[in-house]
Amino acid sequence: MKQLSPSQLLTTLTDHIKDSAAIVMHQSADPDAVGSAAALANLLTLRSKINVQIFAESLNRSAKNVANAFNLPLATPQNLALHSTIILIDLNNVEQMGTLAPYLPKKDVTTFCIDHHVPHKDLPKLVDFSLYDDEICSTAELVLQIWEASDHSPSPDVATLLACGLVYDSRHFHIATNKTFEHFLSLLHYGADFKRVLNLLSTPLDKSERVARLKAAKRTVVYDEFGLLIAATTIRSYEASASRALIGLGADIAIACAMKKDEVRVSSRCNSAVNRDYGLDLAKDVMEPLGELIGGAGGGHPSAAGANGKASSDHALGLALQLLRKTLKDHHDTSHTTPNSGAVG
Ligand SMILES: [Mn+2]
Repeated sequence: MKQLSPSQLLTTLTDHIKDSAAIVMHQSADPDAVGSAAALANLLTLRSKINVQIFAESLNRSAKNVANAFNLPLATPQNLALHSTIILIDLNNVEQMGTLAPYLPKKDVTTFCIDHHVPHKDLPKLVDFSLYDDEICSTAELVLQIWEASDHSPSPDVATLLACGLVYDSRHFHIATNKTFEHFLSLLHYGADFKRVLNLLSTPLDKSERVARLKAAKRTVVYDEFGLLIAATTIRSYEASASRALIGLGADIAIACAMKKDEVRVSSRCNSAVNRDYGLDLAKDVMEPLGELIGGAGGGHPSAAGANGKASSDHALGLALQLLRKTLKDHHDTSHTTPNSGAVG
């Protein structure tokens, strides 16, 4: 795998592309993938009359907004096998391609990768040429650099597409660096429409989900223990959304249980400060053992985890709280924080 600069990538791409190229995004592609893919396709077709097709197993909700607003069609997976130039964008391994992976051509193909994620160990086997920067916030910024290495300027639409990627992946600038702002300023100079970007990236919740969140909040019991506000609730559906909402309302840890037919689904969230300060891993400490206790399975991430199984929602919630308290107590016993206990509402 040869690492290239933006201008080298553009020259190498132009040299390799015969009459077509495929741009491939990750499954549940996000606005960074979609904006980057569309902006790159636009540049490649400007430079030469080639057929560029864009592929993804699926798009997330805000990526769908972006794709619809700019009339960006996705090609059918079978067509992937027809291309001899493949450009992986915002993606660096085969697993992330999902159901597209089997259609990846194996022979007589040149593969490029434009990405900003931590490089996957198998990347050198998969890719011939790459434009890589894992310190940059978004792939869109790499595509901006490719545009700037060409003799064309991005149109206002292309700048808006790239801004969608930059704004989405920088979490609306929450994790932006000085470079992110510099790149964003360039996009504004090219005519990016920030209001349109914000509109495209906002995905309002369905009414049913909002009703579920409000009902969950109404039924919530809040415990003030170990210096933490723990919110627990039962709900009919949208348990993950409900536990996220409870964190938004101010809980440090939230657990929401929902009954689906005869299965209970438990979802939990916590602030990352709780992971750091209390050594809590919701997946390992709470949801994995809970899954076993209720004859199902559990897992997830340290700050977002869930479990399914056979139990009443009250029983599952009780068990989840027991496991949580045990972990917090173990941590407390090995440190010197003063606990405050009791239900507050
Ligand atoms: Mn990205």
